[in-house]
Parts: sequence; C-alpha cells; structure tokens
Amino acid sequence: MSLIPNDEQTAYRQRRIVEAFQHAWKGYRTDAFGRDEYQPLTHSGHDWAPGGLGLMITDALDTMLLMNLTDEYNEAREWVATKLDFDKNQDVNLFETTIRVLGGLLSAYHLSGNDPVYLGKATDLGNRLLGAFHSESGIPYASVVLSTGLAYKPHVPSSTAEVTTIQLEFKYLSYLTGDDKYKGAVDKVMKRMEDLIEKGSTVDGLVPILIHPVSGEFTTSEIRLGSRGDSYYEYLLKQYLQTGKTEKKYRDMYDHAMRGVRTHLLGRSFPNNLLYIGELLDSDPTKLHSKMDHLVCFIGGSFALGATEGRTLADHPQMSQVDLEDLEVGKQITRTCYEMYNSTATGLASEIVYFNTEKDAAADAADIMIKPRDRHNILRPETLESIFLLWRLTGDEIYREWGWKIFEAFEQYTKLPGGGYAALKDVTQIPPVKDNRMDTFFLAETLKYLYLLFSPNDLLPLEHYVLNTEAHPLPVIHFK
Ligand code: DMJ
Repeated sequence: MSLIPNDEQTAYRQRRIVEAFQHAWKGYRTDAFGRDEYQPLTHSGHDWAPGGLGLMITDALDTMLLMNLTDEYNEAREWVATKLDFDKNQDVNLFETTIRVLGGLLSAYHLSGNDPVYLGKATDLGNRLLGAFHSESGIPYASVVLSTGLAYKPHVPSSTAEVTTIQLEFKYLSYLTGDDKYKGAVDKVMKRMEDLIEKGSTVDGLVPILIHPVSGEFTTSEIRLGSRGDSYYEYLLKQYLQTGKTEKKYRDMYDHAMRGVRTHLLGRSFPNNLLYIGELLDSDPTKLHSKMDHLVCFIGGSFALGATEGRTLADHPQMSQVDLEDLEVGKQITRTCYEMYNSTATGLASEIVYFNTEKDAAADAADIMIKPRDRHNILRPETLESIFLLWRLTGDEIYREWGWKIFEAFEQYTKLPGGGYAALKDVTQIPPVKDNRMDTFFLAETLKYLYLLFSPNDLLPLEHYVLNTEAHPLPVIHFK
C-alpha cells in the first residue's frame, strides 16, 4: 500500500491535512490528554466515566496509523496499554461506545499488525457491553453499566439506528476471538428487524426511528435518514460487504430500503432542482417534510458504494440500470450536501437545513434555508465521507476540489491558534462565533476522510475493507 500521492498538488494537500490532524491533537494533548471529550476554548476536557473510557484516544488511533504519525501514536498506544480500564460503575451508551471505542480498538488491532493490547481491551469491553442485549426481545437497551452489565433505564426505547449499528464491530470481535457470542447477539437484532419488515411494520423497508427493547416493536411511525435512523441503512450494506458478500439477505434488505427511499423520501427543491431526502413525520406520515439533517449526507456515498460494491467504475464497466440510478442519486445528493456548505457565508454547513418547496419561487430565491436554532456546525464528517467515496469510486476530480474547499473553510474558521479546532455556533455569520467542543469524530472521521481523499486508491481498498460508521476500517472477513 502506498501512502504518498504521485502528483505535487495532491501531495501538498495530503500534507496539509496531516498537519491539521497534528494541530488538533496538539491542542487535545496539551489540554486534555486522556479525557474522553475535549473543550478547546476552555482548554479542558471531561469524561464519560471516572478516569475516562479512552474515547478520544481510541477514536484517533487508526488515523495516526494511517498518517504514519509515530510519536503521537506511540504515546496514545501507551495510554491504552497502561491507563485504559473499563471496570467502571458507570452507564454508557451502547452504540457510541461500540462505534468509537470498540471500533477504534479493533481497527487499531488490525492496522497495527495485530498488537495484542487492543484485542485484549476490545474483548473486555465487548463482554461488558453484552449485558445490554439481555432484554426480552433481544433488541438491546440503549445503555448499560460497565461494571455490572446491567441495563440502565430499561424502560426507555432504543434508537433504531443505534441497535442496528453495532453489528460490524461485534461480528469482527467474534471472528478474532473465535467466540460466537458477540455475533449471536447482534444477529438476533437483525433477525428481529427482518421479522418486523415481514409483518409489515416498516414502509417499504424504511424503519421507524424508535424501537422498544422489551416488546421489540417500533414505538413511533416517524421515519428519517437523519438522527436515530441513518446508519441502519449504512450497516445493511456494510454487513453484506463485510462478510465477502455471503449474507445476501442484507443486500436484499438494503435494496428494499433504497427502493423505499426513492419512492417515499426524495424531493426536489426550487428554483434549482436540488435533490434532497426528506422525512415522514408521526403527525402526517403521507407528506414529505423537507427537513434534512447534515447526518443524512452519508447516504450519497452509500448509494455509490452500493452501486459498485467497492469497485471503481473503471473496474466495473457493466452496471445494471438500478445500480446506475443509485449512483446518480448518490452523486446528486452529494452535490446537494456540498451546496449546504457552498451556500453559507463561512463555506461550512449547518446542522439541519430545509429545502424550498415553493413551485413559484423566484429565480434568485434560495433553495436551502436554515432556521436560527440549526445554524451550528460541530465538525461533522458525513459530506466528506460521501465526497471521499464518490472520488474513490468515480475518479471524478470535482470531488477533490469540493473536499479541499471544505477543508479550507475549516482551516479558516475553526482552527485555534495554540492547537485544536472548535465547532461553530452559526455558520451564516462572519466572523462566526466558536463553540467549546471538538468532538472525537473530527479526528476519527472528518480528517481521515479528507486524508483518504488525497491518498492513493490502494490505501484501504474498498473491496477489502469496510469502514464502520465512525470511519474505523475493518477488513472483509469469512466465517468458517
Ligand atoms: C459519528 O459518531 C458517526 O458518524 C455516527 O454514525 C453519526 N454521528 C457522528 C458524526 O456526525
């Protein structure tokens, strides 16, 4: 695998992104090393549990490995080896802990050439998280206490995306340890989803966003590809890819759901005809609501990944009509997401947008509207994720240009002088007011996707890797 691009401009851009990572890490290391979360404006951090769960460090390990940052990596690895301890009387969110900490440890294990420190920690964590699955339906509770394995607030419904976005990690843990129990637990969740689809509880494969761990039934009819719904769809496709395309049922569930997206959720804005993905609300499930979370922006890349199954277009000239249509939807949604950046004063997207659905909109009216309460940007990765995937799969230079423009906007408005990057409170104002957070996904995902965008294609080939929803690469595996 080669790390260095062969043309000067790309190599320069890749270098700038590595420097951005080092700058972000410098702030965290100076102010809050070992803390789970980082507050860069107050130079402080806070923990999810006393002594921390290694959230920032485990989320960042594989980006350091990919970027070849030996000093930063060695110090982070040492912290994991000597300080990371999950025996805490503390409830944690199953999904967040799985995608960030477990996912981070597992990808670090693979990319480090099987450093046993990571598998030991991952197995300990996996065992503790398994307690969350001890519900009547097998649908896990949202939170679990690490030291006891007991559910925390067992009466609360779980997010559908959360209970269906832990499968890649638990299956890989089973594969590495040879112990089926992790895979068994998450397969049972998927079996319940299949049953719910079968008995007509979904809308053409589109799942309501809340599900109860006791009854195993959905508790709302609200459907969206944003918060609480998003990565259910992402992991249908990725579960199929992770096991070398052997579990065809997930591809079928994914195709069914994407047909559902095309039938029920696609809309066009006025006056410029941008394609968007709307929401179906509990109050009026027949009408498309033109709200789109930035979180939805992962789906552009996902549509493209589904269309080629990780092959580049050059290696995959014969595509079915459906695949070509999916690719087109993926391109158009990614363009819309890019416009969510391009159309603001800062060049950075807000957390949520609404699309103009007025047929008689004036030619100079805005397609994209932002409500005052939604104007923040917390350095999220989804648009860059899609831009990276579209670049990798199509080779169209436009994606590198879009990615670079977004990177420059982050540099201009979110970079802090002494180290670290900060979220923004309002992307529509210049200069924007900064917010006191640099979430772990900025290191795990946002900067990693940018780095991959300017790296050669043989770094993490998509036919051999799936990236979990936190951008932690896991290899394709074959269970015996
Ligand atoms: C990340 O933790 C993951 O990408 C998750 O799937 C959604 N939210 C954040 C980033 O926005």
